[in-house]
Amino acid sequence: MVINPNQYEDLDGLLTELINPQFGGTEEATTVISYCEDLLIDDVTETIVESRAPKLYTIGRSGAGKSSLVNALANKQVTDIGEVEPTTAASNAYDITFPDRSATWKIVDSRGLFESVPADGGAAVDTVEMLKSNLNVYNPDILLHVVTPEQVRAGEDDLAVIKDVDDAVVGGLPPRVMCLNKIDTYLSPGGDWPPEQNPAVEQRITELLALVEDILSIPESNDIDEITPARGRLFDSEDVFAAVPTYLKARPFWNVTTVAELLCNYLPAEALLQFAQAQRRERLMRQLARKQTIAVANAVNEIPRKLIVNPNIPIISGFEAYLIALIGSFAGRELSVDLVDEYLDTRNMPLNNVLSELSDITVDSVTGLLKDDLDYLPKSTYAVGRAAEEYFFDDEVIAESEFLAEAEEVL
Ligand SMILES: Nc1nc2c(ncn2[C@@H]2O[C@H](COP(=O)(O)OP(=O)(O)O)[C@@H](O)[C@H]2O)c(=O)[nH]1
Ligand SMILES: [Mg+2]
Repeated sequence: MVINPNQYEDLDGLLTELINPQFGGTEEATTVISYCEDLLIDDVTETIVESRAPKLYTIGRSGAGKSSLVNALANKQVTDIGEVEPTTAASNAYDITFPDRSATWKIVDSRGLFESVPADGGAAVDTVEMLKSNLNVYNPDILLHVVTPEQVRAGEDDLAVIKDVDDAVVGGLPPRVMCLNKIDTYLSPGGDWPPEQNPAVEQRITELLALVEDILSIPESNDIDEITPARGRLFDSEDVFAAVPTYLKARPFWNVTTVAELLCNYLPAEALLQFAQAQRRERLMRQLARKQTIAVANAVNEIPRKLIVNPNIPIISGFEAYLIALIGSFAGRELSVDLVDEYLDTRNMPLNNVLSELSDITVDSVTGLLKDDLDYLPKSTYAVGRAAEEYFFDDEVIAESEFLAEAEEVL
C-alpha cells in the first residue's frame, strides 16, 4: 500500500476528467471544476504533492530507548541499539529511507546530551545551548522525549533543562511527546503481559502517568483510550501534548501504535504521508483517508447554496467523486476515474440522489424550505467517504446511510 506522490501531480486533470463527462464539457462544468479546485485541491496538495520527510528529534538519557523507539516506529532496524558510550555531547542526524515506500524520515538523536549535565546540574548551560543550536539547525517537527519510569520517579533534572530551553527558544520548542519506556519494569516475574491483562501493572502505569502530570503541572488531561487508561494521557498543554508508556525491547512491542497515531495528529500536513506510509500501518493510511473525508465534507459547507440547488450543476457529486478516487488511492490503488466507477458499481443509487429529488424545485422557493436538506449535504458527503473507505480498505460494501449518525457526531 504505497502512495506515489507523482500520481497526484495532475489533480486538476483528474477533476476535469471526473466532472466533464457529467456535463459534456459545458460552461457548468467549468464552474464546478473551479469550485472544486478552490475548495479541494489545496489540502491534498499540502498532504501529498508537497510531502516531505518528517523531522523527529529524540531526547533522553543514553539507554532510555531512543533508538529502540525510532526502530519500532519505523518497523525496521535502522539505528544502533545497545549501550552507547556517551562520549561527546554531539547529536547524530540521519535519514532513514524506505525505498519501497516513497518515504524518508529525518531523525536527530541527541544522544549524550544529558550526560553533559553533571549531578549538581552545573553544566546545564552547555546543554541548553546545544539543544538550542540543534533546534535551529534541524528545525524538527516533533520532539520525542524518552524516559524510563525510574527516571521519572528520580525526578531527573532533564525536565528542568527542557523547560529552560523552551523558555530560551524564540517561539518555544516544537510540540513534544513523552515516551515512558521500559514499562515492563513493572512486571513481576511470572506476571501476565501485556498490561491490559495485568491489573497490577495497569495500576502502576496509571500512577506513573499521574506523577508525570503532576511534575509537568498539566492543567487538564484525558485518557487516550478510555477503555485502557494505561495506554497514555493526552495533555491540554501547548508544549508536552501527551505521555505514552511503551515497551520497546523486543517484538511484540507494546503501545507503539499509540505513539504513531499521536504523531500523525501533531505532524504538519506535509510531513504526514511519509511518516504514515513508511510504517506499513494500514490504520495510519485510513486516518489520512478519514482526514480527507472530513475536509471534503467541510468543503461542501462552503459551496454557495445557489450552486447546490441548481439542478444543472451537480456540484456535490463532483466533490464526492473526487473523494472516492482519493480514498481508493490512499488504500494503494492507482488514482483514476475508474475507482469512482468501480465504487458506484457497488451501489444501487447514484451519488447524491438528494439532488435528483430536488431537481424540479426552484432556487427562490426553496431557500428556506430546504434548510434541513442543505445541512444534510456535508453529512452525506462524509457518509460517502466512509463507505468508500470501507470498500477500498476492507473490501466491504456498506450502505452510505449507515454512516449518517457518525457524520452527525464528527462534523
Ligand atoms: N527492558 C526493556 N529494555 C528496553 C526497552 N526498550 C529498550 N530497551 C533496551 O535498552 C537498551 C538501550 O536502548 P536504546 O534504544 O539503545 O537506548 P538509547 O540509548 O536511548 O538509544 C537496549 O539494550 C534495549 O534493548 C524496554 O521497553 N524494556
Ligand atoms: Mg541510541
